[in-house]
Amino acid sequence: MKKAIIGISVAVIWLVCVIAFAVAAADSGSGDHQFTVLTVKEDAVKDYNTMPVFKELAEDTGIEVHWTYNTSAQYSNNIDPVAIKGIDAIYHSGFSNLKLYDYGRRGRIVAIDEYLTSMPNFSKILNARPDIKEALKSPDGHIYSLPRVEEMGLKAYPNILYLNKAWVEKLIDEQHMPAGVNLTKEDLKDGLDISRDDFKAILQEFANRDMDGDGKTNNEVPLAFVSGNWQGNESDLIASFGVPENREHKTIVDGKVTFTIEDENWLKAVQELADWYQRGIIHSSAFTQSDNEFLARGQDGRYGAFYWWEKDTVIAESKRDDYIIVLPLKDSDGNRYVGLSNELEVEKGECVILSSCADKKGLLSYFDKFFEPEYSAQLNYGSIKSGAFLSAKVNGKLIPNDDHGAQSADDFRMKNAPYGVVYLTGEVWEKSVEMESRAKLRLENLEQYVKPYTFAGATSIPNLNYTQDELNQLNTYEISLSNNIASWYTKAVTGGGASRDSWQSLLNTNRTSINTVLELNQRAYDRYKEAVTATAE
Ligand SMILES: [Ca+2]
Repeated sequence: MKKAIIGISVAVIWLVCVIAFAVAAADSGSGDHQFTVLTVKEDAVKDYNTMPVFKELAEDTGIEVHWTYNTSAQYSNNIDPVAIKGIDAIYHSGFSNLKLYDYGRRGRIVAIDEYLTSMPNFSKILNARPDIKEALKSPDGHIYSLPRVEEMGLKAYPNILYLNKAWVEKLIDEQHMPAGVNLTKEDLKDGLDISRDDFKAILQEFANRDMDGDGKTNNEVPLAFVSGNWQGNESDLIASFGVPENREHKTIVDGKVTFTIEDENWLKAVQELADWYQRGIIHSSAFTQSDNEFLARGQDGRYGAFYWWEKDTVIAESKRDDYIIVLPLKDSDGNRYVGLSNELEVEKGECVILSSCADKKGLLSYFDKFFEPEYSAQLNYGSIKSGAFLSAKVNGKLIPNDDHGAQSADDFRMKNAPYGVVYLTGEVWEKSVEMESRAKLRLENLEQYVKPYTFAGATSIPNLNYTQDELNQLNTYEISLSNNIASWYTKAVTGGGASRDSWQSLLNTNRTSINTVLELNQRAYDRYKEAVTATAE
């Protein structure tokens, strides 16, 4: 019986293959402009081949592109995706600087800068934005990938602190407010001004008491975050000790690339976090959970406080009004500090064209359209025809449609938007596409409650360019260094504290790596500044 089933399966697979082959053959046979592009896509995302935006692109350009898929798990298992037969390009390639250059100099992917005459939109961007042009270059000066540019001014500040005001009210009502903390119910609104010490004392009450009133005192999470995540991490708690922290522990202060871990204040912050951990204010889950687990655990309103970009994704609607925004925590001298992330608004390796592509000009002229505002908007949020935007423009601008019935905005976008190569900048938001209301709200909150407290002189590290030798050196030192810092840090916070000696030994053991990475980053940053000012003049 088993054998018979296997026999049938083999026959079915064989048939499917023959049909698939026939379809592929028919595809590539009709017309001059036929391309197959591999994209990295999860199963939940709709088939690109049926998305209205791609049908519109095909009509507009006369170029037919057939999309094939890898899930991210399949894709990451392939160590040499450029070798996949029968594809002309890889969308969402995610290639690092080193990989782009490696494939580029060996002629396996196309130097896109040699086809700019077929790319009017991309050419215009490179001329208008020397910083983007500089960011996209490989060590040999060639551009081997098409970028994603989404400039909203959000990514540098990925943490806003929220506090459960309903629980604080309960402490006030039950006269359990910690001694010396003078808060009234009237104070409990967005922009709450509180010192780190008072905040800690309140969280300690959250840790000790049955705040949600279900009879258990162990299911409250006084302070939640996702350690080391790109958003909603603990960087700004550490920054409150007077150090411009981000998840890479690396930032620019007054033009100088620096590691925050070398700062005395960073050690003080780690020691204090270890104390919060021992007191049950921070739970071990903060260091082990994924962002999805963090979001799921917050829904029922058992977080006393948390870091995230907004509260809507973290807290279920019925509990959302319980939470208010807290200003960056004040230290004992009354100062506040916020660090800047290095999350880039220009992402480099979004799409690469394989050298085996028979009509490079044709395919690049197709991708060039992606940079136009209406296509960028649809790629980023979903097609106009599938309801991502209202059918009528207002003052020439596309207006996002926030109403997707029972479906959440996140869910709709996840299924309907291919993302990838887009160009959405300040000018586009001003003239062509209205920002989503939740993005606008994030921006307003950041402008009002976070950005004014940016650590003086601190800036993010931009997209830097390295020589081949520098790339190789970074490859050797940077990954091991960041692993060493991460494991020391987690052990210090969750394993009982950090002595000055153990901190010194972290710095001593990694001295060569720290100095090499700083020197290479600084050199590249100096070149970047020079290149950007030179071309801007
Ligand atoms: Ca409880």
